[in-house]
Amino acid sequence: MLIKRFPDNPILTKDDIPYPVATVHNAGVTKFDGRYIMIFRSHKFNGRSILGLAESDDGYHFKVHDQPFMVPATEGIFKEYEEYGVEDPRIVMVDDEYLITYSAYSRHGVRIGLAKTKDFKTVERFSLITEADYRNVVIFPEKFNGLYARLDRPHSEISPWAIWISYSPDLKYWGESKLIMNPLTYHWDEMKIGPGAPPIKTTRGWLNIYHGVFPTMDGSVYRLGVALHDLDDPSVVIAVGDEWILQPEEVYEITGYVHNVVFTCGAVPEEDGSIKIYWGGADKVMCVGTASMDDLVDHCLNNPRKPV
Ligand code: BMA
Repeated sequence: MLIKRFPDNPILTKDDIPYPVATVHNAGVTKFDGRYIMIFRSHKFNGRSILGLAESDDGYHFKVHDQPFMVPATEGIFKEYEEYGVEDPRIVMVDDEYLITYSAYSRHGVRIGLAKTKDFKTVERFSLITEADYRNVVIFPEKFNGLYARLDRPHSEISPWAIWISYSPDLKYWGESKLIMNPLTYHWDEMKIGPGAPPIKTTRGWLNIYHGVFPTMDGSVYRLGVALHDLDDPSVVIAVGDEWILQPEEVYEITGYVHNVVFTCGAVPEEDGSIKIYWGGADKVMCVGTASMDDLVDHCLNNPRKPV
């Protein structure tokens, strides 16, 4: 088993949230001032989503703030594009600020918002960094030749839903986009793939923990896989691990708001070479597990498949 589930999963359920919600899932997680900060998604009782905030000393036991962290904007351009909700946040620290990318839903489709914070008390919406239809944007924690880099997942009717890379000088204008990783036909991720946690630096490459979807007669199954990108040129995918690293197996992953889903938006590397991976179970609860970063890199390199 590459990922060891925390025995007391789920670590957060709707009963831990001090305001009315139906779910708590798909959270971005990072470290701030030596503590773990989690920004999680919750469905309200109208089916639309908001983001909440929780903190922890050990990465396993989280205390939830009394008020939501981000709800759909009530003014400016964001108001029009967040009308249906804000979802699936990813957090990454670049230079001295934390960047939060999230899905903004509206009658115009889904696009990605970028917000910034330095203290997780106040948050400033910076820009809508894609048009519709995009989801799953993760920004690398380092720049490449002076440019920010991100993995993203546009929707297309022609090409399978794949992972792309784009670059930006200022986080606002993005370009030099290129498809770098495809789903594989008749494989666990054949229907679509998307970036999961923001990439994590290892000595052998950037670790990209992504999700892959397989269609069945009983609906789609969401699993997690892992790929390795070149340290200097992240558009080069060195290897994609052929087999998944996590699939829905526990009751809280098999049944919930949407059944058979494990979906990650965040992972935290630790100094001892381990990594905490956080995932939403069945779009309803938050879970955590640990893995060795070396094992995940080996998983990519020992039994790889072609990225495209
Ligand atoms: C995707 C997104 C995720 C969700 C997953 C499974 O399309 O909506 O937020 O976790 O489906 O329902």
